[in-house]
Amino acid sequence: MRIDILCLFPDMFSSPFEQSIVKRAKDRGIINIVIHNIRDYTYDKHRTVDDYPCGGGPGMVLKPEPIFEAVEAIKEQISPGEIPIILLTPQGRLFTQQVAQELAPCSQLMLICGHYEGVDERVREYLATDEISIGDYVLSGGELAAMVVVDAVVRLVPGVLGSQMSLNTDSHTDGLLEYPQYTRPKAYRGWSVPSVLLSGNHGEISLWRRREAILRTAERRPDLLRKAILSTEERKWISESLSNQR
Ligand code: 6GU
Repeated sequence: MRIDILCLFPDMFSSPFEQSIVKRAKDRGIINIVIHNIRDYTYDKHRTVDDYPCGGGPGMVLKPEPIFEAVEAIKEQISPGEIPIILLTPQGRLFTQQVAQELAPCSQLMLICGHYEGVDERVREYLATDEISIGDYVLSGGELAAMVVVDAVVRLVPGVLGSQMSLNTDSHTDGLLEYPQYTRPKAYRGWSVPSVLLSGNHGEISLWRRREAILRTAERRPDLLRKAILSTEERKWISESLSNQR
């Protein structure tokens, strides 16, 4: 997968992409991340990327020309065909595990980081194919959002994680939060690991984990539980468990 990121602050990306899973995926040649400075696609002496909003008002707006030129220049370097051109903006669709799963099979992605008061509307309308927000809060720029998207997508690319197994039990993969995890020691400061996890009974362990995931989701994220796929027995079990607690 090749990921091109267009932004105003390329240095922000150096550390996050040089650690952990993303670094390993780069080193193994599974992903190639190319950072571009939008300012390199300006032609005036001051390398101007923004201008006053037409119609007046506060703040500045990113000009369309450098962004269009950057995207077009990058497209010349990569294999032809439709690729997602994603504008990172608080106005985009919400980024979720489902969106990460949707982007993971793509061979190429282009991410455009917005800034200031916004981006000229013509970028959304005639250049971007998608708009993504990472949550309902405002960041000063799209760079951090791009890092979040890249991290979540890259770990889903086949071959990036050691075992694909661990993906299936991740929080959110099946619409539930993950079950509680423990490692040794069996007792720490008097707090014991649940005995079922030490029983060696894999059927019992699976059942316990599934129920803990459902219970945890019900307690913390009832909004997710309503959408999750549960069996009739599980729905019955969780509604009984919740009513017994009260
Ligand atoms: Cl993608 N950009 C900015 N500037 N703020 C955000 C965001 C993106 N997602 C949530 N807040």
